Amino acid sequence: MSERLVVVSNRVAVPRSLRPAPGGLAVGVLEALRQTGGIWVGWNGKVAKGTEGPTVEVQQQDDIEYLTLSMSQADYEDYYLGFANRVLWPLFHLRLNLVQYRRRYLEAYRRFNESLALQVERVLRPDDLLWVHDYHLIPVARNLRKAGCRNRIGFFLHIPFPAFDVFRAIPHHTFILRLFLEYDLIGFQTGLDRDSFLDSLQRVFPECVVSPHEVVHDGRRISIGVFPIGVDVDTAIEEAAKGRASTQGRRLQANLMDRRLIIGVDRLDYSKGLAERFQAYEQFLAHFPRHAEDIVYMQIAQPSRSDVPEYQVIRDEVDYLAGKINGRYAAHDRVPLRYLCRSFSRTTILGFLSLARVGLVTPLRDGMNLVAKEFVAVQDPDDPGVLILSRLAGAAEELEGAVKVTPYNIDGVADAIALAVDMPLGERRERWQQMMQGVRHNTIADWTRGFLAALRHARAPAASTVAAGGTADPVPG
Ligand code: ADQ
Repeated sequence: MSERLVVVSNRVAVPRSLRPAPGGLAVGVLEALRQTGGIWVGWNGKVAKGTEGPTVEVQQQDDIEYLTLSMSQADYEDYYLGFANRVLWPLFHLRLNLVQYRRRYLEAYRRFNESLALQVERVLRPDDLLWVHDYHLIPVARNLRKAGCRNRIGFFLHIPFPAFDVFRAIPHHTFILRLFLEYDLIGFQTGLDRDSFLDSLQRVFPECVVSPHEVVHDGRRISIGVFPIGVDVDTAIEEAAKGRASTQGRRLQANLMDRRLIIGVDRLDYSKGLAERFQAYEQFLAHFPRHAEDIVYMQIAQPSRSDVPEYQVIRDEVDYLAGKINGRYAAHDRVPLRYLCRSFSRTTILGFLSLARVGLVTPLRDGMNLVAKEFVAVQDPDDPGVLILSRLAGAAEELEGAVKVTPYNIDGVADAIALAVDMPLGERRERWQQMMQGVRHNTIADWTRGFLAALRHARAPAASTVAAGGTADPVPG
């Protein structure tokens, strides 16, 4: 029987769904599934009403089966909003002050992951390769091993892994760390994330034998790798051209006239540093008033996780700052900041990015940040824009030609904007060529291929470790 791929991720890009067009993860996963055929398992975005149990939906298109589950109200609140997005997300993005730990959140995290693993188990064949994505689903391998699964299972963490001193701040961090040890391959976005993970492992489980490529624990060998996610460069270029030619693209160009466009595109998330970015822009306007006439900054912020209270707070703060900036610096015929709190189609976003002189990507912490790479991919080679990039985004490890900033340094970001808007063409080209080379050499297809090749080479767990139920179940107290 030929090898099949089974992907497990929080959300699934179900065909013909009404959700916005898929981003990087979905493109990579879809391409891999098209090559091997397989199954994509995850949450369908629905929350079951009242006491209704979760429902399972199955859809088939070509060689891919989409197996999705709804979530109970309790799981939505305690697992998704709770443990995933009020504990792990802020913790892994170094925002300890935003962590809201509750014991019931961890219980729900385990519970939902058990039901998801059960669905996987039902469809799994012995030769399937399994690829689990991201912080929502760390326990999947543990649950499958308990059921005797000996398939190769890989895990990719899309977000950063924090330093041990931060990681240990949540109760049961040992439990979480141990769950990773049930995988055969663990992938990270950057070398720094990998090193932080290995350091935590070494401190919590001193018996682990750790090297940059492998961990040996309890007789099991776990491969470790760095797989920076990339973008589909050629498709992005095509889409950007369509976006520029669309009504929205043409209207933006006509309306800019001679003014240069600064652009930001993010989910409305506190990790993206929007409040600090707005403060820096305000400072730029205050220090370089001549630019108020010839610059427009457009920030697109797609509302995200709006049921999490911390996201309502950041939204209020960003709304306030946008009003303050325009109140102070707008004239009767222009606004210096266009703040659009909504999402656009991928085509439109890529078209807009290609029209900008400056891309402002200043997250306070980010696993990779695909917007930075998309911005580079769609620039006009003859007249490219400048990328201002946070040192704390994973993408900064690869994009040497960006103007690097520390996002907390409001003065520094304001100065970087001034440098970027006036940067001479020669320097813009040089910086862009350097970045484009990197973006072209590590596309989304390379990411998928690289991860799956490493997974195929990873050692499958021995029968003895799995039949015994894997390592002892570390039930948190
Ligand atoms: P995200 O935090 O969602 O992803 P990012 O990588 O920047 O962040 O964006 C994902 C995609 O969403 C991009 O393709 C982008 O174009 C699109 N997008 C962002 N804002 C949008 C908007 N307002 N409207 C429409 N589309 C928008 C997580 C991690 C990242 C990591 C990715 C992939 O947090 O660090 O790069 O996964 O691994």
